[in-house]
Amino acid sequence: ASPLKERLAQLIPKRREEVKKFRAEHGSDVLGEVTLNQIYGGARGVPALLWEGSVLDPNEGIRFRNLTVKECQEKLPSATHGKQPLPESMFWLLVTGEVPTANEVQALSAEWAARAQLPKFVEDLIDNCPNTLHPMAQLSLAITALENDSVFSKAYHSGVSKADYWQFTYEDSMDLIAKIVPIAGRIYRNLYRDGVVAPIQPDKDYGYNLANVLGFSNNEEFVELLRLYLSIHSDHEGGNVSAHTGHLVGSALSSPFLSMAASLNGLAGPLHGLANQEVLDFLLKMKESVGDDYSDETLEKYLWNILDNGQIVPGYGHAVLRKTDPRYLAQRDFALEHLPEDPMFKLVSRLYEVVPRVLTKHGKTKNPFPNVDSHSGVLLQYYGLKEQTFYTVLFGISRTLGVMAQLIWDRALGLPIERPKSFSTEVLKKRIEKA
Ligand code: AMX
Repeated sequence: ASPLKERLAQLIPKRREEVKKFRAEHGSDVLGEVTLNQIYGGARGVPALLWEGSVLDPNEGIRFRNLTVKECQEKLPSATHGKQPLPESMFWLLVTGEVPTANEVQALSAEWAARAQLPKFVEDLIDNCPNTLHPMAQLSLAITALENDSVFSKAYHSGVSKADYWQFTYEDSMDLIAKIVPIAGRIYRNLYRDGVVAPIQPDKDYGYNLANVLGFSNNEEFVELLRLYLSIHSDHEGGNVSAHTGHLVGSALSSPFLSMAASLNGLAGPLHGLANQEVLDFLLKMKESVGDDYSDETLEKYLWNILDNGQIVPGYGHAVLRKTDPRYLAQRDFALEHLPEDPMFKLVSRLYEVVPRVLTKHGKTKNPFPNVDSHSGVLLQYYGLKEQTFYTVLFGISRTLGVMAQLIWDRALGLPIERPKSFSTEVLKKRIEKA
């Protein structure tokens, strides 16, 4: 039996009742209005989605089930000799809203390790990808292919009751979270190493096993970094492209595998999850150009060149955040503790002082401060994971935790197919004239 599934089975009936009552009492209450600019402007700020796992405050940053990043670091169980939250504990928190015990976390580690075996044809599929195919495209292909064993799809077609959909979503979600690790390992080892992937260790935690399939588990500091990384990238409320896409595709009752593959395809865009790859490209080019000269004058000149060319500064700005991302700060703290003298970290640190000033003067972006993607690359490259085209895959593994946690609730609450209303410019003009 799965302790998490048992806990969910207790929580779901209560939550269903709570939501039913809430809707019966307030179903017609108005939460906001929509302007024409929001329709043309990416629906920014339109209150339109349910997302239980986390809520984003523009100034404070993310809260996972009401806990800040710092509170998660303090309260969620960590590894025996570690201090970062275990991604297992973050998943438990996202799904249940509760801080798990060490035993509950251990049960999740064991369950994920036990489910990690890949179908042979999925291994062959990855092995047959040309090495020019971006790791995110390979990841998405492999996750789509896991559909072959979807218990949700089978249950749906065999006609199970809607009230039980969540159970099959749960089973697929757990398989997906487990199998994405050896999939990522295989992609990495095929593209950048000898193609040999270490087996999943049944008695080790998720972060360790990820480090192990990549070939880095002998460095405990790196394993801790991965645990932190996997925890803080997991969820960023529901409106961002990857979260919203997973939720949207799942609403058509596509399986968790098909929903997550779609989510990953969105994460692979340069304005979203690919930004971590773009940031390292940007830093390496900058380093090559400025050498050891990190003076204000040199850095500013370099940045203005980029902006004057009409390009963006990757890793800065955000659609919702208006202050420095606390996930950036958690990574900065990690760097200050473990690699304070690293020249690339020093460059990132200097940019933290210089970029906000330049972007503010440039006057376009609503948020001149760094986001999560601004920092992760330098940490990974310090420990030898230097292939930046792989970075978004790590983001994708983490984001799977948040998207799956919500998908389980989507089916538990019986949410319907998503279908917002759209208009053509002509119809909008007519409606505005009438108003
Ligand atoms: N550098 C230069 N210009 C920027 C900028 C940056 N880092 N961030 C925003 N701008 C520009 C926008 O391109 C836009 O210009 P336009 O009016 O000519 O179209 C203007 O400032 C206003 O944009 P905004 O309202 O502040 O941002 P947004 O909500 O439209 O977009 C985001 C948000 C993240 C896509 C944008 O800030 C950006 O492109 N940042 C760099 C890429 C990045 O770091 N993405 C990762 C975000 C986190 C994540 O999802 N993983």
